[in-house]
Amino acid sequence: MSDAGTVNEHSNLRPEREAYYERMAGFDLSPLWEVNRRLVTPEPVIDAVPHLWDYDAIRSGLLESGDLITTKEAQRRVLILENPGLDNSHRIVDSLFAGLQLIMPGEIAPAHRHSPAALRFVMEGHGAYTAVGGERSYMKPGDFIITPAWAWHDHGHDGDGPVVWMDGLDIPMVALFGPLFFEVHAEDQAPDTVPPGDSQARYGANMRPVGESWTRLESPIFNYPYERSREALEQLRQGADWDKCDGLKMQYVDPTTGQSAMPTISTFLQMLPKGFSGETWRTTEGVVYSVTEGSGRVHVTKGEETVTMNWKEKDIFCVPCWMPHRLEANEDSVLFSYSDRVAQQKLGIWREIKGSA
Ligand code: GTQ
Repeated sequence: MSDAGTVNEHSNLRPEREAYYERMAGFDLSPLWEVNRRLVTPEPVIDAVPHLWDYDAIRSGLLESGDLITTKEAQRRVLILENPGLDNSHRIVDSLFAGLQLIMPGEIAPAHRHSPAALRFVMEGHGAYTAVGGERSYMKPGDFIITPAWAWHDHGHDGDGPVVWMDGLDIPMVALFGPLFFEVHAEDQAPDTVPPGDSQARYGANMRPVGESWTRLESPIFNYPYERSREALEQLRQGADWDKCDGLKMQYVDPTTGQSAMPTISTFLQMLPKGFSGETWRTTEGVVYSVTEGSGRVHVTKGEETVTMNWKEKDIFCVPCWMPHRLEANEDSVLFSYSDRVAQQKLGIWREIKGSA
């Protein structure tokens, strides 16, 4: 109980206090004054480390899983990205899960639903679809797709060759609060109730149906095609009002609110021009980056140590809470990222410092 640096350390009442603590422990009580500085630290104390997964190095291992287990057996054929500082707790940063999911031609990842929400960011391949809430959406590299909390979803593949996407889920957040629920659908595929493209037509054309209201917490658009997001970045670069830390960074939004497309996870797409050398940014959100185009470096400082990670197309890297980092690009580059920013903002705990403050 009496750790170095606690108020108890130098007291001549120490034996009495220790005896008291022991008695109180018998009532499941403990003295705040002994643990305060570890409980509420002056600055974040983070076990997660900055880390990069080299896609070229892990791709063949991921494809190997296709010969070892079917989607039917696995439900989801996913390799989890484990943060090396978080003891195999299935987290890439404190509050977020990341995985790489593989689906082969003709396979179906059977329908289920769960209370955690998911995002997909397509890494490679064509012809796979995800069906969300009765609507199929075909996935292309760079597409960002939402699976809302508790929505039925299954994945399938009508094309050729492997399809891989990155899964981002808020499982650790939901687990912290407790309400993890999971249910398997009676059928492999939930019924198609709306034609593909329905949600895009309703809410993705800068219009909305008259007389229809949207009250759910996530965006009614569940597929944000890369083609359109990329085009927006290309157009905006003409204006060249680059942010000194982020380059040109856009957030995916729910068109009915202008707020984060998902209620618990913020999602972004950013462009860094060739030769970009960003200023340092530090934020309380844990961030997962997926490199869509280009190559470059990120320098991340954890405590006394700064690590440099070289990234290229399809690599995934994470920057945990409050670690100063800066981005550099060798060539025109595009990064997708997701973080717990929106959740922290809703709780009133999000902060950032941009530039060398
Ligand atoms: O595709 O439904 O990476 O349920 C982890 C849990 C993916 C999915 C994951 C899941 C899914």
